[in-house]
Amino acid sequence: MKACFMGLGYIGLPTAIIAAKNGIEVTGVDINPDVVEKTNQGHLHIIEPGLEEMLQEVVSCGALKASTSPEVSDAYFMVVPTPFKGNHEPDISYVEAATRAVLPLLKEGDLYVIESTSPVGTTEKMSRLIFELRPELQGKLHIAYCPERVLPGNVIYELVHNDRVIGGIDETSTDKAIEFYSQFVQGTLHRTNAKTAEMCKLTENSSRDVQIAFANELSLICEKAGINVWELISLANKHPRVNILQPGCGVGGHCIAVDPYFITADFPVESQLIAKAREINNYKSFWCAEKVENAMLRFELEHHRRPCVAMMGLAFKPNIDDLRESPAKYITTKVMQSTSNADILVVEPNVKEHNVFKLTDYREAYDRADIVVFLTAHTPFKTLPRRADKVILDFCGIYK
Ligand code: SAJ
Repeated sequence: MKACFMGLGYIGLPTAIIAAKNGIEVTGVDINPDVVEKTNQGHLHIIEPGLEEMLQEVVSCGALKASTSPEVSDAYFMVVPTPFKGNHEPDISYVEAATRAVLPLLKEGDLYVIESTSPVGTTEKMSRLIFELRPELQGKLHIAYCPERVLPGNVIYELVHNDRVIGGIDETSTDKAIEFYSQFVQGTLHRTNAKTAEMCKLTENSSRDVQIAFANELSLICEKAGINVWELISLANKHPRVNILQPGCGVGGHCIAVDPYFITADFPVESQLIAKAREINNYKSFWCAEKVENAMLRFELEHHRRPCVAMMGLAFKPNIDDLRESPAKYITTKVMQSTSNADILVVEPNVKEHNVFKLTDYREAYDRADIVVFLTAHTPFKTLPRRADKVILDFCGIYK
């Protein structure tokens, strides 16, 4: 069995590696030649615990080979980004480009699967494109949508053990896709149609976004009411049917902060709650930035000098190096822009250097700062003693 994975990012690369480990002959395709070269040398271009060893194994035995162009295979997987445009409209141009790249290679009996998070109807749209350009293949291809749901940092385990939802454009497509994934997925493979599978992915991340918005809204209410939100949530969660998530400095990453827009763009009238949750989570970052700016002004008024401020964490969530759509990065940038010439120390222990921010060691920043702003709950920050001589703004519950 030969498979071709279009896109060697945070999902495509680990999936290609696991497939190769399970006896499938894999070509991993990426438009970035550096990614291809690194992968072929057995080096990861992403951070994922335990994955580099597996990559080296599959590369050295020839089970996985990376390339900038696809090769004739039995199955093709579109695992490319689906960002959104300025107006929050989903951009499926990468899925379309990847589809066009494999189009000339498709033959009777092949499997074509989209894994990329996509607006409802994308699989049908891509099938129409395929059959328009290769009409002789009508009814002879198996086409399905199968979203991933792994958590960065725990990808190897979750790729194998999570249940998956698989929706074909017809029953035999679903059968074929299930047959493929059952080679390495131990979780249950749930069958449905393509549209439902697409909506299921968007629903999962929107549901989490709405739940986090609830926690963030509580944090705003508690701040006004003089209540410790962390204690409140922990007490409310003692109820057997209540499970509130944690507030933070906003919602980041390339999934939860993005996917709900794929629903609101297509169903603007119906998706009131989903749209409001996005607004609340975005507002929370703005609110945090204002809190920092106000604390700086207060400090200056009281001490007649400008404070030194440590912005602790740039990543979008704890213990990762991923800064995409990061609220911490947004807040740091906003504070730096609105308080030019202020002494601001930027900390991100999981990144060696950054082309915009000069990074400072977290212990040094904590020692030097008058105001310490915890943005991302990285584990090392939790070892820092709470010092009474510092103004501490703990937006992510370091000291909860
Ligand atoms: N966050 C909070 N409070 C919480 C939990 C998370 O503020 O209680 C914030 C995080 O700090 C982060 C953001 O939410 O900024 C998203 O983090 P996350 O850990 O909830 O999720 P992701 O984006 O890393 O991964 C999500 C997962 N989806 C769900 O949990 C429904 C993952 O399973 C998906 O595979 C992934 O999106 C994806 O690729 O779609």
